[in-house]
Amino acid sequence: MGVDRKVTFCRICEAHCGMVATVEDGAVTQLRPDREHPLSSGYACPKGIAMLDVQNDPDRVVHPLKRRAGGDGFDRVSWDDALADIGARLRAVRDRHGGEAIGWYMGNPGAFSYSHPLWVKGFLDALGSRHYYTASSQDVANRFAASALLYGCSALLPIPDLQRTDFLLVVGANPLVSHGSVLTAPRIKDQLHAIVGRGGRVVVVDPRRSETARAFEHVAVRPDTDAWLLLSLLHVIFAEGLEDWRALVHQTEGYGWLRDAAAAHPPEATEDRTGVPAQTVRALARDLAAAPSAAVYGRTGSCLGRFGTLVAFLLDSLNVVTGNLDAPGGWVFGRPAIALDEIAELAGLATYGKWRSRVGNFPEVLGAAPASLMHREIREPGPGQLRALLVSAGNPVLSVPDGAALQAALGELDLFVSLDLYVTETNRHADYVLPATTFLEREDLPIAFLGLYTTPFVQWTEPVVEPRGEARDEWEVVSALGDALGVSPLPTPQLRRLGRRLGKLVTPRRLVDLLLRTGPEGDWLGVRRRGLSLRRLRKAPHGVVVSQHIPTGVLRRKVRHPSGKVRLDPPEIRAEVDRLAASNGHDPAFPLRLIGLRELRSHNSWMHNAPLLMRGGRTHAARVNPADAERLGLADGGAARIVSPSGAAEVTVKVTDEMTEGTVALPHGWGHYGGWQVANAAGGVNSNVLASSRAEDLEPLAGMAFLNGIPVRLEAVDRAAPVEAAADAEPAPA
Ligand SMILES: Nc1nc2c(c(=O)[nH]1)N[C@H]1C(S)=C(S)[C@@H](COP(=O)(O)OP(=O)(O)OC[C@H]3O[C@@H](n4cnc5c(=O)[nH]c(N)nc54)[C@H](O)[C@@H]3O)O[C@H]1N2
Ligand SMILES: Nc1nc2c(c(=O)[nH]1)N[C@H]1C(S)=C(S)[C@@H](COP(=O)(O)OP(=O)(O)OC[C@H]3O[C@@H](n4cnc5c(=O)[nH]c(N)nc54)[C@H](O)[C@@H]3O)O[C@H]1N2
Ligand code: SF4
Ligand SMILES: [Mo]
Repeated sequence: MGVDRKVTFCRICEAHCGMVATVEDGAVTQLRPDREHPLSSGYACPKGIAMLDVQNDPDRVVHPLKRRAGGDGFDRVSWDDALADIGARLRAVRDRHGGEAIGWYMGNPGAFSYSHPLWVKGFLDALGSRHYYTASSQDVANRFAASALLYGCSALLPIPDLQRTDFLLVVGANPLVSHGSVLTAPRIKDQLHAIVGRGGRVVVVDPRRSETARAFEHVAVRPDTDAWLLLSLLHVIFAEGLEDWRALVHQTEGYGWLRDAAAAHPPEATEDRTGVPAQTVRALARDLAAAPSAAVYGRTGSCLGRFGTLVAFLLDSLNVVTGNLDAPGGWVFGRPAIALDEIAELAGLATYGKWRSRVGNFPEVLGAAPASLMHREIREPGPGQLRALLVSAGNPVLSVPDGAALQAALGELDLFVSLDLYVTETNRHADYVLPATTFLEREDLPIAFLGLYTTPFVQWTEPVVEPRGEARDEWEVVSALGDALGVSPLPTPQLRRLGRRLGKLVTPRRLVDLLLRTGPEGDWLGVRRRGLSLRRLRKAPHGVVVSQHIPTGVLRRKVRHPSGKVRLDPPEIRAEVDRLAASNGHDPAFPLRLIGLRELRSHNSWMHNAPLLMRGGRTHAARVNPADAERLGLADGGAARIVSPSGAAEVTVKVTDEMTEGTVALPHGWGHYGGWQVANAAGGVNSNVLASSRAEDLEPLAGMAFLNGIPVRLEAVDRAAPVEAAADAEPAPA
């Protein structure tokens, strides 16, 4: 068979770096960065290279597994037997409880496949089920909700114009480690340095002196107080007459309310809460307003507090008020070759609050409900109770608040099926674990990210290798389940109707080709000779730069409110400002605040089995400020117990002055006890036992989990006994 080099791209994180895979005798033997990729030009991070370890992992699930009757462990079964049994059991659930009793949780890697999410959502919609859960309610649903309120479209996601901006204000993101999120910008570190290089500034608001904060300017803030800080920035801008009047008049409605709301929060009144001195806030507001162009960007640090939708709304408001919305170097709308926001709108999928969750009464966001409430949806009887769950590309027992409650509830389902690469903490008791392909084994086009590229770009890849063992693409499994239930899983109602007639003719590949060809850069089915099509992309394996810059002046086309203007006074947000003003800070029993932390060589919960990333005896540790450590008698490398109102966990302490006093950081995605041996041996704890799954603790407008700023206390522990639980034992519920 010989040696082959295949051009592809990484789909672990949103940067989508170009990669070249060496394939020998049908197996990938090396991954290296693609020097000819127009954007990543020879860069890949350690995770991208280490995907080789996942691809070839001896612990990977490569055959369908069925849980052994009455006990632990799995037996290998054939796909035919697995699908026949799953189909029959799904039919039984539907006959008894209706299609609405069947649900799906799709985790983060699902978003990196162009076919997987479309087919899953179509399947549930065809069944009439609302039990659609994703990682978004732990990640970004607040951003979608804010877009619905501001722009009238939950699928519309503005991004910073990195290439041209003079001032980037980063609120709660660490792009030097995360490589950028809700924006796709390979080599983002270079892009940020380029801002400073051309005389601009990058200012990072973060409770931790993160890798990004250290490289640029740092404003230390207390966790979960960004709403106060942003209101004070707006206060200064309005009070000092620094707002862009033309922008407010032409682009917005309701700014009077925003100005009045900000008036109540001068920086002198919020500095005690935020920890940011009033003088710093005033200077920052003036500089932001005075910059020739500026973009205010927030990510998970701004999403996972108690006021995430309000914070996202205020971030965008700052962009509008300073005249930077839809302006070069500002806060802009990308130029996707397939305009998913417009298609979702047309297909009726760009929803927000169209219905509310059965448990907790939360508004749906893009068709999904809060994953934190899955355990209650399983356990609480009544019409619409969740009886059968499929989980694909997700590990919610580690990633969602209160994993212990979820794990217990999963055991009560009539049917629990997982599609994954591994036996994980979540699926170790599933009825079936079905082997999924890795991204190296499937064709793809980054359809969900095309509008987020800061340089408009599109790339297609064929599979690099055949699937290992019997692994299958998720969409094919969904299709088979659709057949078993007599429903079409095609992504929109229109297509589903067609699907009945066209049957198997509608494949993801044909669909994406059609969308590309009829899209803004398309060949319009032959009318435009240089336009895009799959054929054309296949001839450009390193991808195609669609335009050098993001075009601006598109706001009218993007905004869906009847007025065509950005709405700055939605009633939902007004209520949130009132709730903020009434919120109390301090429970003396929990004086510290817990936040998360992402590490360069971890990726959520799923790359801790890659030996390349775990070299050097990496361990899981909570970062604690020296003053806190001293006061509490904690030693570097020693043990401590973190106690929150929801749970407790014993951790190793790392004392570091990168933490602001009063804040503790603990990475999520550790504490393994699945089928991954290297990961299990690495120890650590599930940080989300400390998070609350109570409906009262979720953010009301988007059902977001409260994961950053959790009130905690730290207690010193005398480490006589080993901290790490035995490798494959399940930790006792906290
Ligand atoms: N190496 C690596 N890269 C990743 C991932 C990974 O696990 N590892 N995960 C990927 C995923 S799924 C995502 S969503 C993205 C996330 O991308 P980012 O959001 O850029 O990544 P984080 O490192 O979580 O950055 C959040 C920052 O917010 C800070 N923060 C915490 N609480 C607060 C707060 O209340 N206010 C403010 N202002 N800041 C706060 C944290 O200290 C942290 O520095 O990263 C992606 N990339
Ligand atoms: N405390 C705290 N909790 C958090 C966060 C935080 O910052 N703090 N961040 C949240 C965020 S932003 C996110 S995105 C979530 C992530 O939460 P999840 O998406 O629930 O979990 P992951 O750890 O990403 O697990 C992904 C699973 O998919 C599998 N997998 C990988 N690739 C594929 C594939 O191509 N196909 C299939 N079928 N399976 C695949 C992996 O083996 C793994 O089991 O965690 C959230 N949880
Ligand atoms: S930064 Fe790393 S993980 Fe992200 S796409 Fe690039 S190589 Fe993959
Ligand atoms: Mo995420």
